[in-house]
Amino acid sequence: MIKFPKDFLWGAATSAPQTEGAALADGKSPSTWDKWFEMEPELFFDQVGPNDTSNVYYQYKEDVALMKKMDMNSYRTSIAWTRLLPDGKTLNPKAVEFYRNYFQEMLDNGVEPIINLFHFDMPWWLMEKGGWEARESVDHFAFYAKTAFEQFGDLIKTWATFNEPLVHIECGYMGDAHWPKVRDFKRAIQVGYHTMLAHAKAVEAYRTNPHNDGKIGIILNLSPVYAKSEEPADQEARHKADLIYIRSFVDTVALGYFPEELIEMLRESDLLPTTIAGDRAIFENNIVDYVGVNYYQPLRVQAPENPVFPAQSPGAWARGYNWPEKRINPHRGWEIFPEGIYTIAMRMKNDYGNMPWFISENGMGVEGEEQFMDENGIIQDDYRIEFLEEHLEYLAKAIEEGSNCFGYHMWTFSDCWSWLNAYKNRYGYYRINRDDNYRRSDKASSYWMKNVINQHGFTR
Ligand code: BGP
Repeated sequence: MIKFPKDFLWGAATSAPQTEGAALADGKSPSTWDKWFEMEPELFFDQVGPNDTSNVYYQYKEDVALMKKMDMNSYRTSIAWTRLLPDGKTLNPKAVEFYRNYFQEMLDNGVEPIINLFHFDMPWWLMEKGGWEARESVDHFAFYAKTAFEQFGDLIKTWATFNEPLVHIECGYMGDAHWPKVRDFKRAIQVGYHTMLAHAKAVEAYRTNPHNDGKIGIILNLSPVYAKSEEPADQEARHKADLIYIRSFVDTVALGYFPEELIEMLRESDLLPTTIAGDRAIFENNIVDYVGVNYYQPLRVQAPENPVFPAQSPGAWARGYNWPEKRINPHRGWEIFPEGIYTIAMRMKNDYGNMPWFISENGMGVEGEEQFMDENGIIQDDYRIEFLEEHLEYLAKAIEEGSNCFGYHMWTFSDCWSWLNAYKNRYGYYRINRDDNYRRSDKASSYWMKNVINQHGFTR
């Protein structure tokens, strides 16, 4: 039997912009996603935008009833900054009412709400001032965080500041999957710096109010880095990629500052961000209580070909490598490598003082799941059950070896809107039937997981 601790957190994760809908209802102001969809709807799969997600703003009770049906004890979503403080300053009473009702509904049904503050949804009014490139965003975010703690701190005991800061940096400033879709490494570094500072300031805001008696952390997407070979050049590439993609985030939040070696690399390429005296102490004094780890796939690297400095992208230090033994999820194109969860788990134990952490996302997106619906209307998602079994087995092994992991949240609960991919890839334990008033229906994985939760493990 593959065993998990009795008090383990079992649940699922999602976010406000991917589920709530009601994008401009009851006083909410637009985020970059709302505006971007208005400007270029053709970029979004099937032209489904953020106003038309899973209707959770109106149907949250149905989801909570299903959480209870599965015996989940926890659930992560986020607050929409643009709903709580539409202009950044004025509290929206309708938002307070909605979130209090939603969180209370979970609590009444034995589900602990774990609440994140930022899930890629930058307010449009702030983006117009420069978004995370502008230093003022840091203080606006700290004010928003403080407001959220004051309004919901009695209900919420586990907070996260950001979800996957790497993603809005990479996709928005070194790619075109997030607004403002520019490609500029130096600007990306500045965005990253301000994001991490905003995170530390939110932790500070939490700790300076004695009424706040819960814990606060951050959700990071961590892809363990594997090198093509044992050759020194490939190993060096692995080390550098690890500095950029893992340590620049985990060291900063868990140890209190960016790794010196990373700072040196950036200095040599004239990429250092603008900072202010005193920033360093903010990082040092505000390390997290826990880290949420989103694990989807590893990063495989080799030495760069003809590196050019100053660096125009992280490719100057390491380039991708196509591992021939790769198992791929054909729908999303991501590698499936369950062992990676173990690598990351042991890293949290060995390099970060056995920091408490949990799997805050892990899951499998599949296109065309309706083809697996049986005569009772249940999606027979055996592939997802197998994915869960494989990953949980490695997670259990790491826990047995002393990694301080306190939970597992699958991405996601009921199918949600995936940014530019909208409803192309479905990830949930429950299907959302969007053409039938957003009706929720079962997938076999929800029954499988309910058993795991009740037995604190499973047999393979
Ligand atoms: C993570 C995000 C989620 C979610 C998930 C699945 O990076 O935190 O918001 O979307 O990935 O990815 P995708 O929706 O791109 O398939």
